[in-house]
Amino acid sequence: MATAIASIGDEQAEIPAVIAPSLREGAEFEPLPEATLRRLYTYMLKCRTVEEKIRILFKQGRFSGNYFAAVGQEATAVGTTLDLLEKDAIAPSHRSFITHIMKGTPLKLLFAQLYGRKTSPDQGRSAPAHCGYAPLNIITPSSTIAAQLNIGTGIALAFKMRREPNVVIALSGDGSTSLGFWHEAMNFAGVQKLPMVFVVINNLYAESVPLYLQTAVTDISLKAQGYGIPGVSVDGNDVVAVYQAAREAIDRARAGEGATLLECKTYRWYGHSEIDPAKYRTPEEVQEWKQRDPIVAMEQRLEGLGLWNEAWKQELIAGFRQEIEEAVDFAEKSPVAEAEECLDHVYSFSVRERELDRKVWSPKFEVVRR
Ligand SMILES: Cc1ncc(C[n+]2csc(CCOP(=O)(O)OP(=O)(O)O)c2C)c(N)n1
Ligand SMILES: [Mg+2]
Repeated sequence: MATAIASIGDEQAEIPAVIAPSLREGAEFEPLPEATLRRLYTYMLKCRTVEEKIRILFKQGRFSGNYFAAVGQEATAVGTTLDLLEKDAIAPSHRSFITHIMKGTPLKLLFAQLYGRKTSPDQGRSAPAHCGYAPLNIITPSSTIAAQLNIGTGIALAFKMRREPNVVIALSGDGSTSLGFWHEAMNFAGVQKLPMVFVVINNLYAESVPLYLQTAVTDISLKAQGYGIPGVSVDGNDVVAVYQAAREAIDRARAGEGATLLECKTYRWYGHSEIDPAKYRTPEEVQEWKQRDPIVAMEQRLEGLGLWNEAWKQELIAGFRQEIEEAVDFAEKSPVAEAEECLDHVYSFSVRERELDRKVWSPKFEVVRR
């Protein structure tokens, strides 16, 4: 990939090529069982099928708000969460909606969330891509980027204090690593040897800001050194590499050996969100990364092992589409939350005060229906 010229103010400097070599290149791992390879592929395909449908629904105006697609980055979410146990926790970023699919949050609840319906995990309260799912220990992504890591750190501390052998997968983006929260979480996890894996999904941009204007290092994993934990960089478009590195980090965490920073280098195919045309990137750059599609790469790998053919892929997609249609139908038929209910589950009012408030404020509520 060609080098570019960075410019901040009057200064111009040559910046390094965006793809740094993976620190794990040449690392030796046991070959994965066929079933694991197939599952990695199947989940990536499911995540993409779901997100491409979500993008269509948004463009059709079937739900509003916004959505942050991880299309092109599927290997990162899939490879790091495939083997999680029920009690393990996920602290997702705004772009990690698909980790719900991995952990098993029912698709119909996820679509109810997109549509802001009462049947969604947060009963129609927050943004379309911002929901947790308490039964599976998935916390709500923070709108303040990186802050989900601090909540995740607290959960990891609780696991450790209770001597429960669970781990926390905490996901953030490259831009998030410039936030104080990110460093506080890493520092605390390092000091306390918490059972965590910090997954940094480095897609080279934070909204329109390219990596080289965000940080002076090309391998974000190097930042782990400042906190006394191992840092690893992998090709985030190689789901097997991501899975192997994540499994090693998860095993360390579960064994009480502390946290790891796992950087996955990848690329988002579309804009920051569905309302971003992403004109700050060249078509050539996007095209180059699309040619490194993690799903196609896995298809080629599986085909070489005699484990993939087009008919199987189409069969899988047909099954996913059926499940998605049922989820969309459930969401569209679900009721929206009542305006008065927005005062439920808040800390600041006693029940009596809340009742009083309802009397005073209810007539003034405007119900905005998505
Ligand atoms: C503290 C804070 N600053 C800015 C924003 C606005 N914002 C939301 S997402 C985002 C980009 C995050 O980039 P990155 O961490 O690389 O994640 P990506 O979107 O690439 O997955 C920004 C700047 C915010 N939500 N919170
Ligand atoms: Mg980013």
